[in-house]
Amino acid sequence: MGRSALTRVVLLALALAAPGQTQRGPVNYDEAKVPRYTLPDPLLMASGERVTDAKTWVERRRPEILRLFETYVYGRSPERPAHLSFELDSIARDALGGTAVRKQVSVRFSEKPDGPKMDILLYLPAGARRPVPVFLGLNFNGNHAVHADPGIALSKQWMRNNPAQGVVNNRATEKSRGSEASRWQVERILARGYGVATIYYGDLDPDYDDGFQNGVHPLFYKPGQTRPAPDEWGSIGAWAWGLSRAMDYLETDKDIDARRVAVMGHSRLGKTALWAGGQDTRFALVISNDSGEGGAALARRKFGETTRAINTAFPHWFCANFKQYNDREDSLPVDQHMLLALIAPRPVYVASAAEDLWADPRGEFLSCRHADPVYRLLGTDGLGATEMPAVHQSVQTTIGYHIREGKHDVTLYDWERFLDFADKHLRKQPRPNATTAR
Ligand code: GTR
Repeated sequence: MGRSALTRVVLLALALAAPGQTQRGPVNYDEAKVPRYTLPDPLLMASGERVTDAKTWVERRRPEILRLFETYVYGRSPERPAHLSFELDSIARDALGGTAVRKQVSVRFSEKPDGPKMDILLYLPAGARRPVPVFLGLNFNGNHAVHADPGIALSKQWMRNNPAQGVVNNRATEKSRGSEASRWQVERILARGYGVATIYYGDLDPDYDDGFQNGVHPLFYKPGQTRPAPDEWGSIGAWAWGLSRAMDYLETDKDIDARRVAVMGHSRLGKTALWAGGQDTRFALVISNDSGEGGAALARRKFGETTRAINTAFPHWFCANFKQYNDREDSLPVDQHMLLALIAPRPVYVASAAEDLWADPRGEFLSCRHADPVYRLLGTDGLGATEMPAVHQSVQTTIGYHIREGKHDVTLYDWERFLDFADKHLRKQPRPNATTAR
């Protein structure tokens, strides 16, 4: 067998052994190999007109960018459904050793009794004398995983198998209680005067590619429609939509100050938090933790995860139109700094982890930097750093940023900085104009 024939056999064997590896394309971790790129200018209208005042941004450029993200990246999501309903399933005023009030609330999206619903778990500091600000975020493993509290209802939803964390036959077991607790730091958040609201993301759409037959998508199909159109929502869109529906509930809860809700998420749920905050201006503050590709990281850098890699591994996350940009990041009409700009002038915090190169920490920082002109146009102090800060140096201007040591995760260090940021920016946050609340 000639050498090239042998090479072909080896390549074929590799392709069969790890099809995802070859289909996802090359992955670069070398800063010197980042291609030259030109970012779209957030302050330049498609018409070529330059945006020089806040009014033009709010009324024309922001909606234009929002449409681009809807059409080409995450897909368009429906409005609040007519039959949204909330039911308080339980309330305990003596939770967590008397330090917390625990509420569990069911949110139904339609009148169908067997239709999809989501369960909100809420902890509020006990004895609060006035409505409290809240961190809202989706969780990966079920509400019962964010704390070992036995009073939390065990999720009955489909979950990815993880026997070590007590998920077997795609269902949670008692063993999975508290398995995600280190990522939530409930006691710490309560001690600093904030509430926590969380929902299992699989309540909205189970995280596997089933052609959008389960989850909330089918509720909105037109007669004869069997899957979202190329510019309609994928799973990230559905998860973000769920955060807005949670906000609908929070606005009705008198124990909560709905003008001070911070939406937070890690990784795929960090992408989701950014997209929720970008669309829905009721979120007063937005936090992205290690959100990476399709989140805070600039796609054009092609460092770590790429558009091809994410669309290959997770074909259901984005809208179908986004697949056109595999290997063609330079043709995207947006980049992720413009997602941060959609949040302006509301505070946004981006957290990276030094060992999480797959998420491209530098690309996450550069998004903050390139969103800065929009934040400044709108009268804020933008990002108070031009160079990437050293590890554990938190930037706390209206665009906040840190990189901590360690891996892809949410840690106590991350939470303490988010809480500092919320202390600084949420305390007297005026109600944002609900211009595009969905
Ligand atoms: C990875 C994916 C990342 C990130 C991560 C996560 O496999 O490539 O974009 O979303 O999953 O959500 O944990």
